[in-house]
Amino acid sequence: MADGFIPLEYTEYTIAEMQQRAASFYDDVRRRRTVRDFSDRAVPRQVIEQCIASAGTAPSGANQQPWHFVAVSDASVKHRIREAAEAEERAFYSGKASEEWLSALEPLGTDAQKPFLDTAPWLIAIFGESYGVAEDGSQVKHYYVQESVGIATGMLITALHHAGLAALTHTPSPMGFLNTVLGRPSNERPFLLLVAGYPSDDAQVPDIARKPLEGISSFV
Ligand code: IYR
Repeated sequence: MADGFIPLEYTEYTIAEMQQRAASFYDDVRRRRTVRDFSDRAVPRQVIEQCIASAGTAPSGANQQPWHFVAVSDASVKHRIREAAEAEERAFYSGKASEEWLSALEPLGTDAQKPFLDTAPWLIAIFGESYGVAEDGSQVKHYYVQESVGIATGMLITALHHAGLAALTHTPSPMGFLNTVLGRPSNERPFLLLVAGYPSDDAQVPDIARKPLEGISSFV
């Protein structure tokens, strides 16, 4: 065997099993909705840890795993994030965003108020490492950082849903305040803020639909 290689651990399923697994996975993930009304009920840290571990199995450019996840449950840190995010959102909704952008957001009913940043038990700030830092302090080039962190984030969202939690992909823009509030180094760029927890009892979601398979794919 070539040096540095090990045998693949692989489980093969029958075609029938495969069809059944593909269908039941779809049946689960199609129920995922982006939620903005969160309960303050606690969610065990261990569940969040496990979901982040799942995200960390994502493929990445040159296997550099250029991501860092900061899971925040501390109320005062969450509040500082809320204050900073709402300041950016006020600027966004009252001037920075184009009319076209605001009208695209209209069906979602969003505004500059982000109470869920206090309410939800967990905020997960996801950072992409623009470059690595070697032991001697020199910079290590990273490849496909956005793609890699995007894939890991998708896996985290799916893992949270699979565990039975609701999540929101939140993108206050710009998000540089996350480095300051969370004390992250300058080689890490905030990618997304994920809000996770139980939905509130009266949570509502916009009545919007997904494109059909024919609308998102072609087979040749
Ligand atoms: N970051 C803002 C605006 C916003 C932008 C997009 I694109 C969305 O899909 C949803 C919201 C906010 O969180 O309100």
